[in-house]
Amino acid sequence: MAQSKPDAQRRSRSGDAAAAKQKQLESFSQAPENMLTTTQGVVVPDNHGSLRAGSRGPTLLEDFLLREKLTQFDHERIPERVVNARGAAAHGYFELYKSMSQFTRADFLQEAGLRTPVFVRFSGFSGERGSADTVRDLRGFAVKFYTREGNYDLVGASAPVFFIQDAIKFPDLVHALKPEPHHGMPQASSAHDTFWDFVSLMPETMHALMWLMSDRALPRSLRMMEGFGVHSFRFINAHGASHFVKFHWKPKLGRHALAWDEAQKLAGRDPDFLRRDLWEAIARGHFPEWELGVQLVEEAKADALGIDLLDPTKLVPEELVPVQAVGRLVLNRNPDNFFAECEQVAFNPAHLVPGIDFSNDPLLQGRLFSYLDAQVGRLGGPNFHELPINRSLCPFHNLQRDGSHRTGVPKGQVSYEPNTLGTGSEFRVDGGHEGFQSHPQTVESGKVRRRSVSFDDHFTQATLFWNSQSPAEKDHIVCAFQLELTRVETPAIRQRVVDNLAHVDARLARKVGEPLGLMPDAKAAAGRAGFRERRDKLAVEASPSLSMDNNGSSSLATRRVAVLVAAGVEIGALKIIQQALAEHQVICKVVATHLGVVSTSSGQQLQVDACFLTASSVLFDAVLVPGGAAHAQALAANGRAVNFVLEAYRHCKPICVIGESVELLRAVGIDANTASAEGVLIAKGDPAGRVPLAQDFIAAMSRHRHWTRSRLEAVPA
Ligand code: HDD
Repeated sequence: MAQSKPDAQRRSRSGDAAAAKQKQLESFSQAPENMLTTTQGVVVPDNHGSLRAGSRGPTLLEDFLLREKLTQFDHERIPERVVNARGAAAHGYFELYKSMSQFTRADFLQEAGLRTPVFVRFSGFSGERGSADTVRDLRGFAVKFYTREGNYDLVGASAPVFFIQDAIKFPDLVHALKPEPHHGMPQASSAHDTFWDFVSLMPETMHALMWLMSDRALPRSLRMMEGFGVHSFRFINAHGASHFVKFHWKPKLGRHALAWDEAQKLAGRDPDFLRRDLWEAIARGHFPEWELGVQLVEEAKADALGIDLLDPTKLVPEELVPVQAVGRLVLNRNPDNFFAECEQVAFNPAHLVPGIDFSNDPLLQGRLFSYLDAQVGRLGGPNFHELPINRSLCPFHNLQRDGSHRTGVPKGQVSYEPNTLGTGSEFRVDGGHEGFQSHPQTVESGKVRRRSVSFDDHFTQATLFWNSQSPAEKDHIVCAFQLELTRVETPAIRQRVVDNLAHVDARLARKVGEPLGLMPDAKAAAGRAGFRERRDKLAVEASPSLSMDNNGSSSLATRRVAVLVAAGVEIGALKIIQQALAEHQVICKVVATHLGVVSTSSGQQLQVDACFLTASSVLFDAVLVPGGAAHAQALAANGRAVNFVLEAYRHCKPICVIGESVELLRAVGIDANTASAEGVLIAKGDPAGRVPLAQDFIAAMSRHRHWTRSRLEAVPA
């Protein structure tokens, strides 16, 4: 995808916008001080003792210093978001590659090279604010663009489809997914009765369920996660012509997943794994990047697609309508304060700018009500737009007034329109063509509480998704269904899910049913209320872009390699491999039994970065074990080192062992000469083999995980 050359002048104007947002935020920021005052500015003389009647007497009510401090503390928490409660965010910019003026008059999409400041929040859909990052979930991907014509929010997700077709079912979906109301369990998990009870009775959920049970729900990093606007929106150009548009965020580092077992272990080892990864990458200067892509469909050609663009449980295969890259998103600054920015940021799909409009998608239409309503409750009133993170960069003027926590001080006598008293001359907003214009779509129909029959096909795209997965990805989907359903206690619910799956793919249903002792019954599913017979004919039978194995990038940048060492390690080959990895921006960490240093075979001191007590294999993407007889012997005799390698093997990670360290593989029962050792590299200690070895290791790492490794069940990790 070629990038248009931005001209210098526009670049500097763009730079100004990012700087302007930062300046705006900084005007509210507070640096640490070596002095304490009350919130009224009175100096606090002593922050260790409350005021009391005598040193052993009761505390006095008049102690306003104590009361103010405790009151503020008692109210530190605000209600968490009802969904997408756990999130992490960063600042950055969006840079346009090419003008989109042919399709939209949106100001930030006009001039190639223009940079618009953004704030992006990633979130888990199901878990509470303190839940673990790596749970199986479809994640939120919300982008606030501070454009010159006001804030535009693209409040999307890590899947291009949603569970339900109509917003009226959203509270039911969320109630079914969240911890069950009688005992408040389980946390951040769909593996329980109420969720599967609901979805098994609502076949429209089937396509999104396939995404949820797939590797898409276990991203290795937020920086390696695709994003989607989900709904069809409209681009409106200066002449009022409308195109349907679907938005895509394509990560520059490609799309990669964790192994399911790895994700579960990570939830204990480091519940902040994804947010830490994002924070550290930005802090290190490895700025995460995505391309914004659009699929455009002329309104007049929409019907010919054979996919109802208003149905949020359907995607448009990229093979039918290509995704064109229009710009890039770069996240280059961590927030200064988690609460002020990540918690108080308020997204809303109704935050639109001229040139972009809604479609009639009934899920989107409901969202247009829900977000503002949610923010008013969560942020304590209607004035959350005045919070620094939510402020638009361009000035806003209106006659809305008052309410809790108002900070602006509007001057003058006038808070109505039309008027003549405001500025001394007549002021009247007369419906001119400036500003936001709704697309004048003709709507003529009786009122109905009924979905379009074109929404009735609930299975064709679930089958498309299944057909598009690699064999390993299919195995993972089968395992995920099996695991979730074994946690479901009500047999009839398990049976309903397996019956429904028979309408996606007969083999999938059979495989899922096997360990549950269930045979799929497609007829039973078809006989249930809510089931629709309709199956549309799609112009493609598989869509390769839906597979993560077809991941879109072979970059190794920021992947983490654990180098296991013990005293007597031979570092000649290690140095060469480390250098080759560094050229690919791979991060190597030396792991040993203790912190400090380890003596090498040549008597040098090797600095240790982490020890086995905290550095588990799940925190790394690959393992490298250098040679050296004493070192190899010590590692092979160390249970933690052995477990480290076993676990990495089980999670299908590249493993490279040199010279005598092959002992370690033997100790864990890995036979390097079989197909079960794909991605396991062994080298003799001699110098001639080192450079090709480095290249092989890099090639193995670019595959990310070797999912095809067989006999994993035999691994006791
Ligand atoms: Fe939603 C939050 C994404 C359907 C109602 N949603 C929320 C967030 C994201 C999404 C990313 C977190 C924003 C942030 O980081 O602060 N939601 C989606 C997507 C949907 C979707 C991609 C389907 C395509 N949502 C949806 C429906 C409704 C809501 C149908 C209600 C009718 N969503 C909310 C909410 C939240 C929210 C209750 C929780 C707190 C908040 O908004 O600020 O209003």
